[in-house]
Amino acid sequence: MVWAHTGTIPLQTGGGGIVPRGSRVEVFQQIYWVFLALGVLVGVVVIGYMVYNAYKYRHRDGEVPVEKGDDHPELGEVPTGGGKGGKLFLSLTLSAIIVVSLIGWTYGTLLYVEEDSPVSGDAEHLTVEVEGYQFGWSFTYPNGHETGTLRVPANTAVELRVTSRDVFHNFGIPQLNVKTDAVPGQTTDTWFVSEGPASYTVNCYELCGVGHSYMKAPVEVMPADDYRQWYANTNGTNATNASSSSQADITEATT
Ligand SMILES: [Cu+2]
Repeated sequence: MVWAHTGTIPLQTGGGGIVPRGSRVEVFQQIYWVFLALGVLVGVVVIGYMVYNAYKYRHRDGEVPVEKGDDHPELGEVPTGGGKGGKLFLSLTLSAIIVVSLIGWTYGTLLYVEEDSPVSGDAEHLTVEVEGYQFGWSFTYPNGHETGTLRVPANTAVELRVTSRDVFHNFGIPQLNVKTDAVPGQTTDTWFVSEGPASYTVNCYELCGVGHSYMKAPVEVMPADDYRQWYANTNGTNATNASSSSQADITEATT
């Protein structure tokens, strides 16, 4: 039985490599802090240097204005920055390094987050089929059980295979940083992990008709044991043998 060793998922949080690992919430949080820190740093340097120069070259009483001549800047003249453009070169290089590394880092991080299920290779996870319709969501479990409430075990990676029955919808759980298209005839994959126990709400993020704003569904993150018990008692509508060993269902659900 696979479930037995599904205590926690071997997800590294934070440290380790440069690219953050962990749940979507943790990854997006890290992106946020890195951008905030770099933005503040650049802002402090730029505004600080500007204020410094404004003060250094301020008007002083009794000062004679510079005559038009060698050193006086003309309108439309490109400043060399003095010292053969050294400062200009330095600031451009620094900006380029910051911007390029930020792009590379963010891209690597997003590649990880947008993977179908980063944990599918090395950990047990649950796969749920999600279908959007006017106006609601339907969740189908591996044993065929169909429900309007998304129940998942805590600390387990949940892979969602999202599609739509009619028009374009968009599946999202804001607190878990999950959002993906629900398009008829197409399946998009996304995933999330929640420490739970907790309750969330699924919303539709694609204007899809008059009932769009009512297109919600509850998400219940349950303790693993409670989930196992609940799942054992579900009857798959498509299951060939609904009364078959619940053990098999659980194993199926978690692989
Ligand atoms: Cu919708």
